[in-house]
Amino acid sequence: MIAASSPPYKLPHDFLWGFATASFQIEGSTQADGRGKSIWDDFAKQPGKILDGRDGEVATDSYKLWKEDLDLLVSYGVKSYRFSIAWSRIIPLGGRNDPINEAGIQFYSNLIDALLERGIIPFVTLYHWDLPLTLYERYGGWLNKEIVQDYVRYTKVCFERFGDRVKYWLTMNEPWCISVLGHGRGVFAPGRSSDRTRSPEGDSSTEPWIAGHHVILSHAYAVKLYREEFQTRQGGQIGITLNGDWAIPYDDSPENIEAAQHALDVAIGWFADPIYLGYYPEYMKTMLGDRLPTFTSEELSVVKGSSDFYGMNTYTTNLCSECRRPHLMRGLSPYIADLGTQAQCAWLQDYPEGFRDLLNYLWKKYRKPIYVTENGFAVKDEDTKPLEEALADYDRDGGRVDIRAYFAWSLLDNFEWADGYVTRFGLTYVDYETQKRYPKDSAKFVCQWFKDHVEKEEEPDDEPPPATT
Ligand code: PNW
Repeated sequence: MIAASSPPYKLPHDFLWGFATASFQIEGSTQADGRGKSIWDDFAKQPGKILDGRDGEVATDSYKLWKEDLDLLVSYGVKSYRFSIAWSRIIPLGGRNDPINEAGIQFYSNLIDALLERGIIPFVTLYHWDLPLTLYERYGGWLNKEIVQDYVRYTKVCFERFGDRVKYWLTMNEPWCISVLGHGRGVFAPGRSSDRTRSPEGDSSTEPWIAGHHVILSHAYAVKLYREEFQTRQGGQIGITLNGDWAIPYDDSPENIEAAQHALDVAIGWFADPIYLGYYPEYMKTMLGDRLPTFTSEELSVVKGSSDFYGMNTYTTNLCSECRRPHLMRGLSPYIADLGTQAQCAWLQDYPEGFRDLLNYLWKKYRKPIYVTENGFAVKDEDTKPLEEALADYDRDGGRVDIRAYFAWSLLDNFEWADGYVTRFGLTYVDYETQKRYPKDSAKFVCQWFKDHVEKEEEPDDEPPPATT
């Protein structure tokens, strides 16, 4: 717990801060060294899916230029780096009986060693959306419970091969995006959408809830495995990271206050309530009836308490009103946010108070140490204002919430999913013609902020320790 003091609050010396990336968004080299195809390889090549019509074949070329990325991290002086492992580099076909690809293991092993040699703590995401394509072709990927065993075997290989050096694991990045954007609206891979969800009779979707359910189970059984076979020996932390944006009612009317709470229940509670509290939110059960899958009591005992910390990704705040809410896919994002500076992408506006309110809400409700694993802003031109505001806001309240990490999204501009290379979240600008990286003022700002706010490690005493007899 961070001791309450007067602002500016000092963060403890072991506070983790740095930048985040994800394999598919930066690596490129999709055919190198035996990598198997992922659902994003395939999706990005379908016409009309990506804003600029480009794919992930090159991205920021980080599979080749990873040492340059490390140089950047060193120049920024970060404590930690969050990156993800591509499942299809480790097990190209993905399944529990499919062969392991040593070349893929070697790549991440080298990266981890090189980080540690530079004094940077690796913070590793096991799944950041690049599902091996074969698993989707075999049985529908996240829509089939088969995935649980395949995912657990993949994570076992990672714990075995990297767990001696990796002490922070994230099982999944943003289940809401996997479920809703991938299996409800179809704007992300594997691009499943149902027109029924747009029908005037209301939302009759089933797939997002099924996919989400299997993501929760896969996460939970991987954590069970880690705790039983690795955690004592390796001494790491494991958890999940959820996206979730703060929600505020449009006005004080009871309907709108309720609308804001429902938005939080669906965006966050859908995953956080089972994982931290042991049940799905009441509102979701009422809204979905038998379309919401149920856990057996044995599964529930594995799901409940299956995260050592709260991994929080947050970007914006949604202004919620019952009347503005479309009658379908209730609670699934269509709120209009008109609260602050508009980012380069439609869903993001700058509202720093929301960051603070969300931190407080999560801490009160789930009582787990919070690791902010993503926070950022997409701008065309250099503009550090939103980040400055979000971090400055911490000064007002930081002492009250147990927050232990902050990763800015992202180390560098990269493949921004359906937005292609148009939307730039990087704190380092990338010239995609030359792949040259240009540090932005915002990166320097973030680094300086943490250098000013994190307590210095105590200098070891010059005195030799007293002799023991
Ligand atoms: C996150 N939304 O995605 C991801 O973890 C990153 O890979 C991504 O680059 C980053 O945020 C910026 O987009 C999100 O529509 C994508 O609410 C979309 C939404 C939220 C998060």
